[in-house]
Amino acid sequence: MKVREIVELFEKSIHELGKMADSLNDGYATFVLNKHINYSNVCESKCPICAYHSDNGFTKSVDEVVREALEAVKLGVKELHIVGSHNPELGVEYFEEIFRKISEKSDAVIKALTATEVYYYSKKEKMSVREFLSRLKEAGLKMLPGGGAEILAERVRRIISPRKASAERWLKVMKIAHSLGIKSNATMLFGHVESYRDIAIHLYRLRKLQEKTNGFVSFIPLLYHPENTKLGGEKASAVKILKTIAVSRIVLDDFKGIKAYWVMLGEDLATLALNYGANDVDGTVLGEKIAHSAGAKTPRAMTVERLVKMIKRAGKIPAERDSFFNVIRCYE
Ligand code: V47
Repeated sequence: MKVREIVELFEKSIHELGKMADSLNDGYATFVLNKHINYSNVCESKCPICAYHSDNGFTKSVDEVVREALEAVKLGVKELHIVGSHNPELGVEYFEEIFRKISEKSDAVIKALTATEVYYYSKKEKMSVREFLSRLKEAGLKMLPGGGAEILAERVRRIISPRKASAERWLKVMKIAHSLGIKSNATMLFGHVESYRDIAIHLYRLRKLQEKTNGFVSFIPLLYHPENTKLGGEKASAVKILKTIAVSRIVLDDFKGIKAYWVMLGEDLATLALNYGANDVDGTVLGEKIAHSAGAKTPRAMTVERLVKMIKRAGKIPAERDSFFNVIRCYE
């Protein structure tokens, strides 16, 4: 599939795209019991799209992060999504200690550090990305989340995240992670200054890398929230959101999951998205802060009952999954 062909998909009607995308899924929609933990919001990059960084920000101690993680595990959480910022005071040993202490006491999957964080901290430590990731894998890191991808086209990155790792570098970090046996997700932040062609380039680059490594598990189209950001702007329309999700499913047909991330879409649109190519609603997402700093009005977390209800409303069969999209339990 060429970039031009992906752009042309957006010319189809929303109904046609929805039908095409939905036919690629199997009737199930999944979720995971997860918690987000942000270790810091002190950030050198200060991206214009982000409302989370702060000059008077916080940094949690190793023990605070570990305590938060283990408390969540006690409640049944099976995936710990640990991300933060580009903090000049932190380095490899901080993360090693966190991951080691958590994995000594629990089997929860540690999904931590976006590719841009990996690039930032490895550079700061004057280590290769391979060495940095190998050390963290040894300490218990199991998977990389998909954040920091924004739009993988330099024209857009120069506007929305000018000081962050380039598109090339984001992809390179993922390639190295996959070669080390560390699976990952991929995101795309859309609904700001990008064109359909930029989205097409983003999807094309992910598809190409997946053909080489098969290391991506799921894709998360993230709806841009403009509140409290330097870039500002308006939220994208529901039609654009659903078309983008449907095109993502069609182009990334060898990604196991396409997430309807309820935190950013809201419950109603996330439910609808399950008929437009999405086959997962992410999860309970205890502790989310990044979207809520930028004006998301969704709840702070979800119960399993509510997720199951949401999926049933969409006419799909709910199933709990693990981080790698293996089904654990169906709610038929
Ligand atoms: O990397 C920043 C984005 C991401 C805004 O891998 C914004 O399973 C909307 O990566 N409006 C963090 N989005 C979220 C993320 C994620 C979420 C859920 C699941 C997974 C996964 C990953 O949020 C950042 C950035 O791309 N972001 N600012 C904003 N104003």
